[in-house]
Amino acid sequence: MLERKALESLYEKHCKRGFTYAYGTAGFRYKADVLDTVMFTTGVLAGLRSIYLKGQTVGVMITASHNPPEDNGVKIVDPRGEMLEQSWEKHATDLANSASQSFTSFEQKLQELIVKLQLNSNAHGSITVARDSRESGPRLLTAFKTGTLVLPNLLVLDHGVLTTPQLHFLTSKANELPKNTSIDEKLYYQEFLSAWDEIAELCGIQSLPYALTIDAANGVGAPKVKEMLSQREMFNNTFRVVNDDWKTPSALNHLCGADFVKTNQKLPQGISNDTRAEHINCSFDGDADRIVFYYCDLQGQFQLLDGDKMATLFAKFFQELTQTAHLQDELALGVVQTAYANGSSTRYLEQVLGTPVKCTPTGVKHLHHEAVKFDIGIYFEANGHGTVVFSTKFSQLVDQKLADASHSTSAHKALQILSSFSKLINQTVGDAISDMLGVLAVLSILKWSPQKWDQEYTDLPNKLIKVLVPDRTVFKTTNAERQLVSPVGLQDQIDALVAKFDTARSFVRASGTEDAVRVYAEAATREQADRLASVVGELVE
Ligand code: 16G
Ligand code: ZN
Repeated sequence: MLERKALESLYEKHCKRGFTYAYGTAGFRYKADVLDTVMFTTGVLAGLRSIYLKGQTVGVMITASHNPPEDNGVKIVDPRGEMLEQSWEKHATDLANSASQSFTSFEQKLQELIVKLQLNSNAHGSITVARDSRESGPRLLTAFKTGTLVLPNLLVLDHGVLTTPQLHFLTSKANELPKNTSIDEKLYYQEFLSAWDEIAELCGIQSLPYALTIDAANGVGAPKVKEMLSQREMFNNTFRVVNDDWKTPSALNHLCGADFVKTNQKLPQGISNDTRAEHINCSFDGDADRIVFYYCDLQGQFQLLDGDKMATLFAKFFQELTQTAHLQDELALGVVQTAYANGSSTRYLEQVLGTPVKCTPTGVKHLHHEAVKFDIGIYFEANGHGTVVFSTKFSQLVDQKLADASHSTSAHKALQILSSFSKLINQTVGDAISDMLGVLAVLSILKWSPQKWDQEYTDLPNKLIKVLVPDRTVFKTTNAERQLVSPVGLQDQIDALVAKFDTARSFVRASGTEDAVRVYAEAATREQADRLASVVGELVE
């Protein structure tokens, strides 16, 4: 490691004192002007993580997703493209807070970590980094890169501006492919487009089934999805990207994007009421790791097709394919949701499809962890964050059956489709672009309109509100955030209120990304859902 003077001079370049950081649900996320210190320490920590993992490449993404333009954030990605191992979140927080105190405490904490984790700070490490389109990105990247200089033998590959899922994907590729392969976003486009080509060929898809409008939240998804779709003739003239002004930082997520559409349950700016049946819209969030779909019905009413609708679509589709392939008894298929999943979607999955459903706390890492226990694990948060993961047993069985020619033509085709879908879906993390292609492929194969997709079940009216409280940390939950254990007695009061409404449910949890408490309510009618949210909100205040 560097000698003290040099270390101190790097530290002094970027670190300010006084702020307290915490590695939350999606890494560190704050107003951009307080992030320099934590960017610097994340440079150091990502280096330590790579050294700890014997030089494997670790990813770093600088983004604040759907947050407003003045925010930013950073998260660390483990070598297979998954979220940072949980025990290291504490190291990341501790190192950031030590730097926020003084140089001496930073130096001590760093030494302590090196000893505790038995690291050779001069060993080789490798980091791959990208950022979204935010104005503060380049400045924070510089602070991050300065942090990586603390460890002398780190190789840093800067990918510039990427979507979050592209960074996850390239991190996993950096560890999978031979050392001298050039790792860039072309690999991403090739991988997913060739899977799309396979499915299109197998299922005779020649063009998109209907016109598609993509709201890219004025973020990095805009140039990336254009770059990708323009590589295939069949997409030409059937898609358009609106809110694609990713070069104007103040426009990011403003009146558009997946979070705006889901929260307000209305069209984003730039998309008008188009009642033509043969039209579908979707919105990405600012870093293109979530997506929601929607359409306008014949009355011009906005209709949302959110994460729950995607989970149920994939569940039905994969269930039918595994049955046709005679694999339903060998492959465990399941869906993972959070407390936010609409009650109707859970009932549809359990009672109509007969699919096992698991519920976990909010945050992709929790859902992902549970989903990998299935052979086909489908996980989506209602907000559109999710993907499908396929087990090793799945790949082995499908390959083995494909090699064995004794089954029927329809079973063979189902096996081929299953295999191609496992390549079309970005299994490392929820990915707006890959999920979009997955959904479009399913709809094309089933020949379903957005209306038909929507009719599988009807959402219960629901309402999500945000309540500002003096101290959100007193709100502690159990049972996958569905019940409060603290403040004591509050859950009983909520239950008593819920009992007064029809088919109702309500829960309260502290946000992991904002200083607020969230109240969710659903009930048989719109009035009841709104009323329930408001009375529970008053209880919490
Ligand atoms: C983070 C999570 C997202 C979750 C949201 C909840 C990841 C990558 N992102 O953005 O999945 O829905 O937090 O926010 O896990 P909240 O705790 O403020 O409600
Ligand atoms: Zn995001």
